[in-house]
Amino acid sequence: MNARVERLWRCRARTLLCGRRTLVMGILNVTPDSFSDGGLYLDPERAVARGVEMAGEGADVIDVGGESTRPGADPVPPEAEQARVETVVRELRRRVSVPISVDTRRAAVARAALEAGADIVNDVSALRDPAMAEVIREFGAGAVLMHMQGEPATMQRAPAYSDVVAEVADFLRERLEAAAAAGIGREQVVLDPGIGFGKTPEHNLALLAALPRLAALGRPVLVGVSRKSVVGHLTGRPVHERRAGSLALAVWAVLNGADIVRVHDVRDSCDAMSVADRMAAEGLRHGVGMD
Ligand code: PMM
Repeated sequence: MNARVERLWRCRARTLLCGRRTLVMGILNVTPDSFSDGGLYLDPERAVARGVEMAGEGADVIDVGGESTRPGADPVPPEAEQARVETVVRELRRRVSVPISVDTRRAAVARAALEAGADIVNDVSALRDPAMAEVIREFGAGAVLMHMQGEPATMQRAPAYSDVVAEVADFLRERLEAAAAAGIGREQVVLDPGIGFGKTPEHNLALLAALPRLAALGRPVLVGVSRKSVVGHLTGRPVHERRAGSLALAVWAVLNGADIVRVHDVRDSCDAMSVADRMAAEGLRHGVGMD
């Protein structure tokens, strides 16, 4: 366990404190084809109801996505993605006070979601759309910048790195600098190694083991392992039987440097994080677990 560093995350009018306790980002996929919850929340009313439920369960952020980025997923037409996200964000904004993020790679979708009341842009392509940085800057939005090798349609075909940890760390450092050059404050940015995005199980495990090296970039680290194939690799379980494995891996990630976890199972994750955070603090109080 490393001593945690407290850092602010500025997201429009809101400021989140990272590093004192783990923040839980609840996943709300308004898609027909996401790998574990595809089709469940395509109906906007059901999506909003699930968002309200997650806020009640203790989610610190609700992450609304309108395009599946699972391996092999086909891209969604921009209008369809925007329509899915916009309605849900607008209605959720009326119903919950927690920050809302939009999981999108498209500047136009990000803009529509921010106009509908979102606070954060979760961009799995880390500003690959040149207009994205401008939208985030203009709104003063929070930004999650994630590493991905290739594109969702093909990224799992043959992911290859000579040193996955160094390459992901270099990429995130460079993206943080690019964001700053585009006028996005460092305090707006959170970094994410992109578990499962163009990575073999061994790549994912190496990155999770090396989280302190990503935390050393000076910004909070977000990790998404919920129900992913890396959990299946470790447990041998299919997608819908990965809850316990996901919780265990998320706990391990926060004890090893993650500040925010992106999860499907909000209630159980909040419980697990309360336990992990308290025990980590006890460890530090008793002088064990320090570097
Ligand atoms: N994983 C998925 C989608 N979006 N965003 C971030 N920042 N990090 C992730 O690990 C991530 C993401 C894929 O999972 P899902 O289909 O369950 O949403």
